[in-house]
Amino acid sequence: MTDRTTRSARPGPGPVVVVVAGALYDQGRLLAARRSAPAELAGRWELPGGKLEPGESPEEALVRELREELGVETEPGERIPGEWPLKPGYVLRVWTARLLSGEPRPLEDHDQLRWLARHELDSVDWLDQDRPAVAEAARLLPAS
Ligand code: 9L3
Ligand code: MG
Repeated sequence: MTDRTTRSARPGPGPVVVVVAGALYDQGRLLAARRSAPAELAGRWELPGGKLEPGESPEEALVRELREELGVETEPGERIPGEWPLKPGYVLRVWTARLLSGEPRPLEDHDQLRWLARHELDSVDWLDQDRPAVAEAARLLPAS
């Protein structure tokens, strides 16, 4: 465990690690990614993304993470209102993102991707921590 994680895991105010995730939309569907690691999260679905690195803005981190994990170039849009707790000391924040180029592929940390229309959102087993974020992201999808 890194110092940063240990520090953040202490109760009370202190630095929190921000995890950014992308709500990628295409043709009225939202991209869901199935995690392949770590073991305790493998098989569960999430909005793709990851931890901010030092000196990065959330938008920069999002663009980097989506490039690394999915092999696509994206443009961040609006922040989806809300902030959701992950493990102690970590919070999840979500931005919408627009595909600029490439077709998402599960290059890193995922083994499957699916584009889901609104009526299909319950068809995958989302990480508990992503469910409220997905509910917010779903509001931007057309009725289906
Ligand atoms: N996490 C949860 N939901 C998400 C993302 C992108 C990440 N949508 C959790 C899983 C890990 C931590 O945040 O515990 C760091 O994520 P990553 O860097 O392993 O993707
Ligand atoms: Mg990740």
